[in-house]
This record gives sequence, structure tokens and C-alpha cells, in this order.
Amino acid sequence: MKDCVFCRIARREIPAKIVSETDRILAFRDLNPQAPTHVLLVPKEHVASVNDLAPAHAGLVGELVLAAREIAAAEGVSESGYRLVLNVGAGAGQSVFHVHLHLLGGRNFGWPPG
Ligand code: DGP
Repeated sequence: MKDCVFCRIARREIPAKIVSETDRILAFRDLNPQAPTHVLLVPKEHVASVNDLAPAHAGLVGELVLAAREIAAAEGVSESGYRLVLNVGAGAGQSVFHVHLHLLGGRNFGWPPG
């Protein structure tokens, strides 16, 4: 989508610290990190939120989670623990309306989340 910030990062129109990339996924460091490791994993296809995912996206969602697992291992947080977060809708804190999986690690996390 033309003005979507994550589509623009995927098109390399906006710089980002890219962590990994496949044909369908891009992972890059969050601009405003909330933990020592804070990586965003996005599909290159524009999908506004989890509410807009279709059954055809099942494989893509699986790829996002498996890519997060690989990045967690590379970042050295697999054993200490990490959090995967999908904020869905403004009420849950979603501010960028392009599906993104947060990978947060490198510190302890409280529960319930704020
Ligand atoms: P959320 O609140 O779940 O929609 O998370 C959006 C995240 O995106 C937030 O943690 C900050 C990050 N973010 C917003 N704009 C940019 C950007 O231009 N570059 C990068 N790397 N991250 C961004």
C-alpha cells in the first residue's frame, strides 16, 4: 500500500535495521524498542490487521512465527524467554495498520500486560 510505513520499509523507501528477509516476510528492529531485543516481523503483502487475515494466510502466519523463533535463537533469547505480540486494533495498542509480530526479549516481562 502506497503510504503504509511498513510497506515503504519493505520497498526500501524508508531505512530500517533489517534482521532477516524471505520472499514473503521482512524482519527489522523496532524504531522505539521496548526491550533489548525488539524486532518486528511483517508480511510483505499489505494486510491491515489480524482481523483482515483470511484462511489463505495460514501459511504466512506460520512463517512469521517460525521466523520469530529463528531470530530469537540468533539473538540468544530462546532460553531466557521472549514474548511474541500481535496488537489487534487501536484499543489493543495497534498504531501501524499493517500486520506485525513483535518479538521482545532480553529482559523479564510482567503478566498481565499493560
Ligand atoms: P503497534 O503499536 O503494535 O502498532 O507497533 C508499531 C511499532 O512500529 C511500534 O513499536 C513502533 C514501530 N514503528 C513505527 N514506525 C516505525 C518505523 O518507521 N520504523 C521502525 N523500524 N519501526 C517503526
